[in-house]
Amino acid sequence: MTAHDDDRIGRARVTDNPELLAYYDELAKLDAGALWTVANDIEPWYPQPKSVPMLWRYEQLRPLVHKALPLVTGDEAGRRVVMLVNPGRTEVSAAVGPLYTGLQIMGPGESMTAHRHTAAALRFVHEGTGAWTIVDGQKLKVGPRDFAITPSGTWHEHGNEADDVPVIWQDGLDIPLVNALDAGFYEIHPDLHQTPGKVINSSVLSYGGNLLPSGMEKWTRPYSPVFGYPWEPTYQALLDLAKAADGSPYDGVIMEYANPLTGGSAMATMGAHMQLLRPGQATLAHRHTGSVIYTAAKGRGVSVIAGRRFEWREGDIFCVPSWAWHEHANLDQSEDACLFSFNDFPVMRSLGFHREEAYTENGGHQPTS
Ligand code: 1HN
Repeated sequence: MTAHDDDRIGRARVTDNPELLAYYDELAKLDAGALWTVANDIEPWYPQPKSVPMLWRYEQLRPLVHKALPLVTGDEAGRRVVMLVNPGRTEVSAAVGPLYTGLQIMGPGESMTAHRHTAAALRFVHEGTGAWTIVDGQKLKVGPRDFAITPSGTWHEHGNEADDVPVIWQDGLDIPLVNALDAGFYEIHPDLHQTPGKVINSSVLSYGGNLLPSGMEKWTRPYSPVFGYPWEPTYQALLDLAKAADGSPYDGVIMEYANPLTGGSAMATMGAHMQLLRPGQATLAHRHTGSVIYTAAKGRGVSVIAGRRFEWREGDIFCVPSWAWHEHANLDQSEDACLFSFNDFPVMRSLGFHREEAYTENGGHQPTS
């Protein structure tokens, strides 16, 4: 990229003069403009995200999330959520690129009404034992470190059936993407609530042990038939993969929450992973198109993102903007560390925008300031 320079042949390099400025004014009056005044900005040599690398500390956010509990009811607020806002993307409420995230708190015994929208959603549970969600009539119970999906257009409502402790879970949505495309619809359930099927966790129960259910109605929807991915089997899968393979030089032992019918991402616009970093493991740096929001699920470590160090521990949330160099390390020498993450990779791949590059200088690690 250093070989490139804005004033070389083939790039816009027109110098302002009074005649040109007058001409631009004339164009502006007709709601028109001269492309060469913006060409280099709207067609950069490589992605220039407005999003900046960020880390939100759970320890700092948690008391403020709790503070919202008596301030607004879930129903008044619709959902009681503290959202994480990237300083470069405040106008679209994005945490990074086209992705939104927030921490939702539900008090003991509380429940929310049902709605549906174009934006797809996912949940990653931080704390609390009583969380449930009903997605398209299926009731699912989720606990700490469980992952669940609310695909685009599905009715959903949730609550906390514990009688003692609140639930805090993290929502991830593709709202900024849907809004950038002007494609968003939103509806309240006509009865305010769904009538769930009798069997709890039915989708999880239907797809166990690497087997697919036979003799049932064919699943034809563009998202995973499995709505919940509990932590225990996820962690076991990582421990098992760690025995069988070295993993990725950039991500350690990493697995995707897959649609078991396609092997692809669980939803059409957002993918999600859980990765394990072995004790003391430091990955190599790489970069790719696509934005990622990480949540430290277990242990403690450090990620270097665009040359900046971000130390994390359980519950912390950080982001990697598109095309930013990043690498991760487990700072504990005896315990493994796990990172949950979600991304917009399915969009990048389906549009043919996926690109990836290894960091080759300096032994594969970024210098940090
Ligand atoms: C939503 O529907 C939920 O259902 C949470 O819990 C956060 C943020 C923006 C738009 C819809 C939920 C949301 C949301």
